Amino acid sequence: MIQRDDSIALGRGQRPGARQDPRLDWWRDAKFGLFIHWGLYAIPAGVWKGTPIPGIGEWIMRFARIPVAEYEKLAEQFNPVAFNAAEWVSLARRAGQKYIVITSKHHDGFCMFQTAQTRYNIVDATPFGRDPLKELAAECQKQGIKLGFYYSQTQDWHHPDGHGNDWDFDETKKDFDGYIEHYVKAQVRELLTNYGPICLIWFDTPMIIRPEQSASLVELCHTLQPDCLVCGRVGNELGDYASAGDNKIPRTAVDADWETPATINDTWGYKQDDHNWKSTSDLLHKLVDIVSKGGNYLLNVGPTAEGIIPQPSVERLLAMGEWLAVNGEAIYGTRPGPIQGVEWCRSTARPGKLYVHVFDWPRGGELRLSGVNGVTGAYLLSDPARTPLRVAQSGADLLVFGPTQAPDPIDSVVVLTRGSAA
Ligand code: FHN
Repeated sequence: MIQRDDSIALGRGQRPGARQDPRLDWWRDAKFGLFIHWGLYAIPAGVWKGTPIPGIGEWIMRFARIPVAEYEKLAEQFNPVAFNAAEWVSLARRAGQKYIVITSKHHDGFCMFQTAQTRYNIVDATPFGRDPLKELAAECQKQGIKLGFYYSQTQDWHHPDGHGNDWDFDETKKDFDGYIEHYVKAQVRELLTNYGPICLIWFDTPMIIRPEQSASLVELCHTLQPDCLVCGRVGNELGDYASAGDNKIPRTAVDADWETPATINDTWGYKQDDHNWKSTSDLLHKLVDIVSKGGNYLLNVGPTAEGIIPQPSVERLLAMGEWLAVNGEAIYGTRPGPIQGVEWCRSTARPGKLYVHVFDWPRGGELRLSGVNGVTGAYLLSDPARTPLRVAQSGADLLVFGPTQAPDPIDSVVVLTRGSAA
């Protein structure tokens, strides 16, 4: 059953049944994106003055209450010479991801792009002196991947008028309105003017932003680039699509445009001590689970201060890409299938075809499916010969007779044809 779910705050543009706006068509079909959290926090990587700081790595400035004057010195050391835009984009492509969203400015306020609004940016304040967002934009164009920018609009712990730093600045004396009007808007304008077509702006942690401010950011984005989507975390129930909570997957299918942002270990920004990598099987099951409920999976990597995506992340992404190379038809461009709420499988669908994703292959290979009608045939998606599998009706249930062993240890996809589809 498709319904609303309380783990997703649906905004005005994301009412159940909406799913109409053609600007989101590519995004609805894409399903899988690469999130990249990269900034100065990759240097301390979770450890400040020899003390491990608990929590997500990109929050180290706040968790350790690091004064601006100390934190900003990190910029002098930031020299990620191993950064290679072509490799990052190629990784996303080989992982089967259709879009990349990278932090242009996170809560620490450091700008990972060239901006005229502050010298606290990667081109002007670091020995690196290059604009990685420019390089990524060029590579994304070349390799056919869409590029979006994360931008922390409310929290900025470096800007005296941004929200969230109460250890350097007096919150009661801040000119937050001026910060939004003159700083944030000017930067959003730069991001949507200087980097070619940008598929989306991923605002975050709206907190104190007022409805008219969220609305004016949405309007600014749409004016500068009408096709640029705005993530629902712009605040005040605005934006083009909804965001589930971090790492949150709704219990049931949700009939709205929504996305789950998720970590591959337990942090977004790189932490040297976080080795709690999710398994490939877990990640693929999450992808399939999300897609079967109508959402997108935005899976994060946290590159090091040298500009390297940690090897465990690379391995997992490539393994997901291998599975998708065989089974992508059951993911991209699909919609939630009719089999919902079953522990051992998930379902996705497109006109004429229903994909049964079997996580736990039944002993003997006999699949018993409820709530499926009009099936004309069955085969394994991984079988290039499309050898028909025997199907039979058993009361209201459909029986599909597959091989005795699971064809895929993670997710074996059985295609059920319906109507006239091949
Ligand atoms: O505070 C941020 C966090 O650092 C990270 O960027 C995540 C990604 O969804 N968003 C915020 C918390 O929800």
